[in-house]
Amino acid sequence: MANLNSAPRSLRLHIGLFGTRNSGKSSLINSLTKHSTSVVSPIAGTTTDPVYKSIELYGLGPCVIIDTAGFDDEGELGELRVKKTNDAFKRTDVALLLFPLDKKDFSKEFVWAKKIQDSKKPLVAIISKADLVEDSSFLEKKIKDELKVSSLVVSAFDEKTQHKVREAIIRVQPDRDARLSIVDTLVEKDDIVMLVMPQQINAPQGRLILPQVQTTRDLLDHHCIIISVSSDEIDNALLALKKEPKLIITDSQCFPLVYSKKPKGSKLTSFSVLLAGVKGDVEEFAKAASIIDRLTPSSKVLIAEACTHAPLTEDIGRIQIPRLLRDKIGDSLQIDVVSGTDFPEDLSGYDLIIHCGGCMFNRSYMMSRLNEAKSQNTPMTNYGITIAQLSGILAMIEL
Ligand SMILES: Nc1nc2c(ncn2[C@@H]2O[C@H](COP(=O)(O)OP(=O)(O)OP(=O)(O)O)[C@@H](O)[C@H]2O)c(=O)[nH]1
Ligand SMILES: [Mg+2]
Repeated sequence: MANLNSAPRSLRLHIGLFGTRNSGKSSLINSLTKHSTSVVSPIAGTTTDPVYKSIELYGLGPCVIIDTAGFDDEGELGELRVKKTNDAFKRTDVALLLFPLDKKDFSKEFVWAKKIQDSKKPLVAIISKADLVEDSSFLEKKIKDELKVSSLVVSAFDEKTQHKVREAIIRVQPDRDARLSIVDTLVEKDDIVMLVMPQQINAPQGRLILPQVQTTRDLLDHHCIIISVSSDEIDNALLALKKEPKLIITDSQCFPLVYSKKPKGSKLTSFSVLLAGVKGDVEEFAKAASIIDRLTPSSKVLIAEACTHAPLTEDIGRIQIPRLLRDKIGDSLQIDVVSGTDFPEDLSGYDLIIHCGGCMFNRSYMMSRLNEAKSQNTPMTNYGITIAQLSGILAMIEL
């Protein structure tokens, strides 16, 4: 279970291991985590569902290691497992691909290598079970020739393996600061930042929601001065300040109210717009939101939420956005809602996808959805930007 001191999973570097059945994925994970995280056996198909293990790796910080079922699994059940492996791949930031030395035909591995390289995710090619064969240079050369990358030659039973694999991940990992900072381009040290968090709307009792917690932490790391208020205290808070806030970050649900009260010199944005920058492509989302003005009563909209929570009474995805859209376009507008991993493969019937901020998803997963939508020519935006567009203030906020 997640411990209260640990980094949220969505901010951790996701390291996925991919290979055929019996290629040594689970054994390698156990040597990386120095624990029996995954079951290992000589029976092909031991790992079935992906295993997500949160760990701290020296030099990499908080990570999630993902063990997967072999991508060569067969039969009806096998196909379902490969589907889950593909889903794990979408969440992966760095892909480790195994080429085990106890086999001769690596055609499936090379198909996966190409898929990884096409996705632009960093690839670490690993020649596994090195203790079984004296000379692996033929395979090292083939990998170099076909993929233009060097490979690591490791045995799960060698003590140096953890160090070697960790160093390889450090060399290829995406820029950490770019992944983690939410407010980087908007604030400087000593800036006053006001957070507007209407607790009466849908905050879980006794807690703040994840985007608010993550933004607060990031502002503290940037040495900003934070003043947090619920929406009915904005006037009092502004009166109490000697200087106007450099930036106001609000829950998108009170955009119009905050916009009407904000001092001229203060910039305005929302938690979900900020998260869109970290988790997706904010410019792409803003462009897609402009489609809202062109929707007609016969258009079809898909609302996708990451959580599978029970709908709240004033739920933003299920109640508020559909109401705002129908008020503008007409009651016959078709709106479908999906949650969790139920994102349709065929998006072609939709004129617009409106995704939640994705605080429970990592960037790789959100980007894979955005890329899927793009490849089917379906515009995709998110909740916060949709509300800004529907309130007519998208042009006035900081993206
Ligand atoms: N000699 C040798 N055997 C290994 C090595 N790594 C794994 N094995 C053996 O290979 C077999 C399969 O290992 P696993 O780690 O379960 O392989 P897997 O890729 O997770 O397999 P699935 O879960 O079935 O997809 C086991 O019998 C392991 O002991 C290695 O580096 N050297
Ligand atoms: Mg396994």
